[in-house]
Amino acid sequence: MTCNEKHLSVCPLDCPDTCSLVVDIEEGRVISLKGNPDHPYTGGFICGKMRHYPEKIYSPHRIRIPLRRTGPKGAGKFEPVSWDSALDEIHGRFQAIIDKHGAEAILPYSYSGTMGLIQRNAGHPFFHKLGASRLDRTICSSTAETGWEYSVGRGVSHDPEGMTASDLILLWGINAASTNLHILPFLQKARKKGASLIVIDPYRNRTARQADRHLMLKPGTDTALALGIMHLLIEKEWIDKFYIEEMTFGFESLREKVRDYPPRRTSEITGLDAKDILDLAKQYGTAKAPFIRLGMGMSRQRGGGMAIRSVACLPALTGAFTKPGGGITLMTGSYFELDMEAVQGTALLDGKTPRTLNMIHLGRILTEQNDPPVKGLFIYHSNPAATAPQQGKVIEGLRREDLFTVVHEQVATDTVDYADIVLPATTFLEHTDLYKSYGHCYLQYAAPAISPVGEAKSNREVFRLLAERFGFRDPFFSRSTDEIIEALLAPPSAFRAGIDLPLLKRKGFARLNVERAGNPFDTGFFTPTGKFEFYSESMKQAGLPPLPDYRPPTSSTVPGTAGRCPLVLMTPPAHHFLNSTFSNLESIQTLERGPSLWIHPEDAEDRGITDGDSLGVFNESGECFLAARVTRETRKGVVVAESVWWPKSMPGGNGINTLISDEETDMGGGPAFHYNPVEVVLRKS
Ligand SMILES: Nc1nc2c(c(=O)[nH]1)N[C@H]1C(S)=C(S)[C@@H](COP(=O)(O)OP(=O)(O)OC[C@H]3O[C@@H](n4cnc5c(=O)[nH]c(N)nc54)[C@H](O)[C@@H]3O)O[C@H]1N2
Ligand SMILES: Nc1nc2c(c(=O)[nH]1)N[C@H]1C(S)=C(S)[C@@H](COP(=O)(O)OP(=O)(O)OC[C@H]3O[C@@H](n4cnc5c(=O)[nH]c(N)nc54)[C@H](O)[C@@H]3O)O[C@H]1N2
Ligand SMILES: [Mo]
Repeated sequence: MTCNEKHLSVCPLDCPDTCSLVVDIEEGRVISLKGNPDHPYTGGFICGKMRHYPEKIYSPHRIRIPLRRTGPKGAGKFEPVSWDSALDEIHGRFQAIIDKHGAEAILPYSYSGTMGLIQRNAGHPFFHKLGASRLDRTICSSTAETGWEYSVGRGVSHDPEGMTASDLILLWGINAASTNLHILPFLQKARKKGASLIVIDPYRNRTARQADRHLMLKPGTDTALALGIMHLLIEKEWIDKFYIEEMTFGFESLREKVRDYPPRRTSEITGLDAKDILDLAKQYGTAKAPFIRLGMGMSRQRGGGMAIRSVACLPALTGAFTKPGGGITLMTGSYFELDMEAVQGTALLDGKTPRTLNMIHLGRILTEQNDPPVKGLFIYHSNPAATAPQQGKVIEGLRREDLFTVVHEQVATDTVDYADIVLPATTFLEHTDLYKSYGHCYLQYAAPAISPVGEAKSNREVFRLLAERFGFRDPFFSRSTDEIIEALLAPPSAFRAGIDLPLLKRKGFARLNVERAGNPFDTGFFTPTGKFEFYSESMKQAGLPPLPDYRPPTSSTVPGTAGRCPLVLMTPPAHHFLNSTFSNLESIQTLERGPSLWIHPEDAEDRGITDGDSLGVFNESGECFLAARVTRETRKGVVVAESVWWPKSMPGGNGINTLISDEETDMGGGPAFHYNPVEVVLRKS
């Protein structure tokens, strides 16, 4: 794959675009990254974030050697140690914890640093073999996926590339111009042919500014909006009766349900004009091939699973599923049909049934869990001190003197500051991996482009060495990267037919056999009835309302404080950050212009706030400090802090997740990052 000084690679970040990259290398150093022009989805361009990646590789924050803590927890004071002594210490400390408290007293914590299948899952087999507590990885997509499954069934979505043939595109709860940049060229193609773009989002983000129409609904009210649209679709007969009859389940009970959502009531709930709701329903109901790109935004609300499920009902009423260019996309990951057991090794549990702990409760787990308490924590490719809810509790837990914490990282994050042992991690340009995508249909492979910086080792290598220390002799731990990839690719799959490792090594990527504007649900849905389920018996059994059902958003505010926290805080991704990745780079910080809070002029005036003022933002969980950005680009009553800044680069040292509740959403166990009551005050100088 290397030609002259150029090398093909793949962006490992947690983003639906999973770009194919061309890496420029000079004398073993990465000079620049560019989008691969030969990749149909990447289309030769990349985001501003990844253009800055070389700065991350060689950043002064980069961890180059293993470290052992010398100062108090949180101080980030360390001394260098050798890999051998770092690994020996981890082995010794973990073994002592296991002897005294049992293996469940050890908890792995990992999430988003890399999407590469080998590195991302590298810890699973080791912790399974150990019998450690298992981590329920709910922080991002599990609410949305659960909601989707109840309506549509486990698995696939329409290929978003198909949207070029659409005449109406709805970006619903997705800030694509920041979080899914590479669908924009497909969208533009459709718009050139006359398609309209509607964005449904509580604030005027970068995507909304480009839309033909922006519907600025109240956060957490999408289910009501979907019910209101369905009311109109059915009343005005903008529906496909034949499709409903053949392919859906529960239409009659849905018809009854939506009677309660005439435009006036829907308008009261959502804060949208009744006329706008009518226009939206008409546009959707009369379009030839309406396409909905669902984002994660609405799923980060308490009723988030229900919202995803309810919006997904629209194409089932109109039959848009079948119309080339129409349809709906949440995620494409299921097309790849890989054998995840090949990387996760659940067989190594070998009859053990360790407890499972929900990652969004990390703070509670570390400060309250007692049966047994967590005494050993291994954090890799994740930065929970910045990204997990209830930051105050997370930090309180990480400060515990009796907790032995290992952090495997590339850069000196806040989480690293609390480690007992820090291990230096390779970047994607320094290790091998296989990549699927959750936003497109290309399988990709990348070999290292440069040698590891300093003494950095990959996730896989670290867990291989630890397995060796613990005397785990299962062949699982000694397989080569190629053997693992072959095993991932082993299950026969029509989508993957013709794609093998030699091809991936030669070309870097291969498109799955997915018809671009095809309907993945031609032969049915992957639900218990095999139909699209307006009514879901599984939901009923799970104690959830079986029909789309709107509940006003609530919050975890302790009784009595609701009145004191009248504003709703949303914390969607910042354009130049990838969760907390990049937030430490100076050039990127300049582009993001400091942690700020978008606040409506009327809310600002009520509090004597003017643009640029320094603000205290607080609720019962704590306080953080942000600069006021007074703007009509957010609704009255809704404040927005684009995220995630590193806590240590925030004034006062508290990050935005100080204010975020760790209460679970309605399904899937996820957090509500975009609905937290706060009050805002001018900071005294
Ligand atoms: N630049 C950038 N790109 C990223 C990331 C990043 O941090 N920065 N993160 C990556 C990751 S891990 C993920 S999971 C994805 C997430 O990316 P998206 O799928 O876009 O999800 P969010 O950004 O959480 O929210 C999208 C939009 O939903 C809106 N929203 C909030 N509440 C509601 C609601 O109740 N209803 C509606 N209709 N909209 C609502 C938010 O205001 C936001 O504009 O992005 C990935 N890409
Ligand atoms: N307030 C608020 N909080 C949020 C969100 C939000 O919208 N609002 N979004 C949430 C979402 S959607 C997600 S997915 C989570 C993500 O939260 P995290 O999992 O914490 O993801 P990142 O912040 O990107 O941090 C990943 C870290 O992994 C490191 N890393 C990268 N590659 C490797 C590797 O190969 N090996 C090792 N050992 N380390 C590596 C990077 O240097 C980086 O510091 O954040 C969530 N937190
Ligand atoms: Mo995410």
